[in-house]
Amino acid sequence: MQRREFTAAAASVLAGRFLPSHLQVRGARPRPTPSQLAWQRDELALFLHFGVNTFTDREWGDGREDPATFNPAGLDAHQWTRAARAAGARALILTAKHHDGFCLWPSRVTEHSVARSPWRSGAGDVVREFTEACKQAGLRAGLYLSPWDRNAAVYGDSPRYNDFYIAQLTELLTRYGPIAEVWFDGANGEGPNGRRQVYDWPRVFGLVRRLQPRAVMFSDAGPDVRWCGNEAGVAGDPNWSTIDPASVPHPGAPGDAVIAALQHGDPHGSVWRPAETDVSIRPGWFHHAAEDERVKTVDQLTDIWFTSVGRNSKLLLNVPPTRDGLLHATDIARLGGLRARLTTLFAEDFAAGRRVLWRDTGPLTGVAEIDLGRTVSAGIVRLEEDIVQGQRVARYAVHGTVDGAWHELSRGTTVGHRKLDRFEPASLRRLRVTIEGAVAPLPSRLRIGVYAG
Ligand code: FUL
Repeated sequence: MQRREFTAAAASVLAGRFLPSHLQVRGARPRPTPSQLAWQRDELALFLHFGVNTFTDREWGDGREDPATFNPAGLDAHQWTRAARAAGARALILTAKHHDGFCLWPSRVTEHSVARSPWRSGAGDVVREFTEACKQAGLRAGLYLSPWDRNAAVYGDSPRYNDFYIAQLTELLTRYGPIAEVWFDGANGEGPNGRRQVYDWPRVFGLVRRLQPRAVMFSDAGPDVRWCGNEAGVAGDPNWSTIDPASVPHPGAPGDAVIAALQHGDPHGSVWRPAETDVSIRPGWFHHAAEDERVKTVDQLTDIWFTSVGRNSKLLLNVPPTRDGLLHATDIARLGGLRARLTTLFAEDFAAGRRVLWRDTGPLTGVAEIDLGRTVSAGIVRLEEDIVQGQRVARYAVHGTVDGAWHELSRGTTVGHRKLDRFEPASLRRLRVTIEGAVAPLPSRLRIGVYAG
């Protein structure tokens, strides 16, 4: 079976077309921790890919780059945080070390770092400037530390590299104050002489918990936040925030079944591990001047908003600094354009303050009706579960009417933190949301919003 067919088959099963009774879990359901909840409620974070690749014009460095190439003369981390705030982002994640092994902070365990660069005469520390700017702007700071390291001589000598990696992580988690998210990339290649590195993930995860207990850890295998399974800005449908941890045994685990599990989660999974949608505003992750005309448009970014935040995910949008150490003017304009578009789309909630009449139609089904008080032209519906209590809705439909005849506006699978449906703007006076299936009784009602679109 091709990956696409497999994913489609898995999706229709997970969509719970018939929700057989064995799929219905009773008893306690996983719930988010306060850190996972804060992470999801941030909705948008910016990703900053920056390093020697910015200067060599590559996406993956081979580890033999001369640190002298790194010289972002105009670097101003406050410009990054201003752009983030204007975009409505509440966090940023910086690549402290990418696969090439070059460290944006002066690490004690390698010479392959900013300390060997001409930037700030070798006395600079990008991680410090970044974390301080975030703190000043009231934004959460996160760090990416690539497990794969093409520079470290000990890479592939598993115990020695694990010690080296732990030492770098310790520096990052003890020198710079609170770190909200630690990002473990799944890309993993060869070591010198073809040796493969065997990571000590329990030790790595344990260290983060000990040094930064409030940080969330991202990787394919969590433990707190999982990859959504692609880099296109499209979370799964359905998208459960629960997953069976055995389905993705470690970061970088290969296979179609792993990708399907990352995309969709599992309605009966034993852990809460919501999906993060990472995508770049440009074709590449690093800045390349040749791509300055290929920055995603406000329309494209808005579509991504609907397929990420609007599908119970969080959007991690990559906006890479240039060789000057500044975000490009086009990227900043697109970020501002996205925020302006969202503000317009969600300016007025026609359902705000209206009474919602709920009727249970079975233990796992129910109907809500809202009289909007006047006829409106609506093109967006927003549904939300109170995820403090977990996630339960598996299938729903939305209908609207002006006088008499109800017509279907949208239908879908999971809801979770937020589900956004867009449809051809339709005149309606009354709205009906039908919960056609859930994996457990709902502890509270959905929140419903209706917008012009
Ligand atoms: C991938 C990496 O190989 C890319 O360079 C980038 O960092 C992306 C976010 O993750 O696995």
